[in-house]
Amino acid sequence: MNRFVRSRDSSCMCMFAGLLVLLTWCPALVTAGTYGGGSGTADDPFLIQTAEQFAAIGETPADWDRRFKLTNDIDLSGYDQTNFDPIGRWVVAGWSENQPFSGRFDGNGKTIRGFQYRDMESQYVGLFQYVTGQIVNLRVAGAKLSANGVGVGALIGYLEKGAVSDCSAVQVTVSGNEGAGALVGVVDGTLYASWSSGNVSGVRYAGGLVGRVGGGRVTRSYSKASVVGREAVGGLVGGTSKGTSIVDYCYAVGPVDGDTGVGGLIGHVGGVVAWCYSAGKVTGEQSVGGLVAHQYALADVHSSVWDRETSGQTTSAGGTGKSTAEMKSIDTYLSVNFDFGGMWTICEGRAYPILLWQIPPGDLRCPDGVNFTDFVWFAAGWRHADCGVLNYSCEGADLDGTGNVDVRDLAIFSANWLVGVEW
Ligand SMILES: [Ca+2]
Ligand SMILES: [Ca+2]
Repeated sequence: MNRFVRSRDSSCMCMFAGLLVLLTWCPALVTAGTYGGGSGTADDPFLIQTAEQFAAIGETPADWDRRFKLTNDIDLSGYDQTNFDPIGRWVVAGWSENQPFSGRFDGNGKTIRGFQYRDMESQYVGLFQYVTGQIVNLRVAGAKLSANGVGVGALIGYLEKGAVSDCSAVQVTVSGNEGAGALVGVVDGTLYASWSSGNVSGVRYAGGLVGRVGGGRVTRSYSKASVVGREAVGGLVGGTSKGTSIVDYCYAVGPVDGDTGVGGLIGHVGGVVAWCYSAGKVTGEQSVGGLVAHQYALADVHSSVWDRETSGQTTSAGGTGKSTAEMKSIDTYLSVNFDFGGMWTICEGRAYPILLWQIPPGDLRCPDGVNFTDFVWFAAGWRHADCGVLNYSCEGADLDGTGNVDVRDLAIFSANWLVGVEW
């Protein structure tokens, strides 16, 4: 492990200072120079501009209660298990030297690419190993992780408490043992408005987004990942193990394959599941369900549906089976009180519902995603200067809310061209 070697800014002036000054000031200068600026506070977070600066966080446990903000997309392909220390440290339960990341990491909508990490010995493996703080607005793309202990996810191995929001694991490959998920291995905290795609494989508790949910909550989230496992395998979550867990306002559309306890959304359910649906193909040997495979004694699965046709499953330990046509009709969801005012939207007859937060700027009309249909409506509002509530902000074309439709709106529209389009 190259734990004590890190790059530093060349601005350290220690060479020109006396010995006393060096001893007194250099530690402070080095700490500040490790990152791209900032002081680690809420008002002035440490700025992370490069892969080297990101890697420095894992090497600096003293900063794990501080605030960080990512200012650029970064590429971690120069790092792997030989020279990258995950952020937060967990060795075994109850060990006094376990130390979580308890601060806040703001991904600022940026992407971390190229992370590859293989650790067949540790519990909890991810960019962040052990978290009790907050991670927001961060995308992890193309990561490849292999682990054999409990808990592996591209972003986090173990979210003990605290929250993850507006994060994604995109086209990641996660391979683990117990508790493998594309984004987070084990969740006892809160995960919301997050999503995943790619491939997850595990033995027990393998899920498209999260491997296992203990006492925590997964909400307003979805997964497109394909999942393969042996026991407790689900398109969104492998299993929820406690009565206090909640999974709500969620969906999974990726294929799920396992031996026993295989569900389109969740394999084994111990807590509440509500206002969710699943539509991926589900295959398994025994205890297989379209939405969920098995409910423990305290479980409560309600107001949820699955696609009987695409899943290939006519039964489920919870939820109601529907035809594909029914799954693309708002009536199906209204009948179980899905919230289409504040939570969901649907292109009636064309697609399954999606979460409102998924709609990209410029997606003015159905079908989902920003395509030529939206461009026609955008063009209809072009150069109008009377945008307001009466004309729906010029049919939605006033994307920045300035009251007129000009090149700045076109720039936003162009930047989102084809975002959210299903191929
Ligand atoms: Ca559209
Ligand atoms: Ca405008």
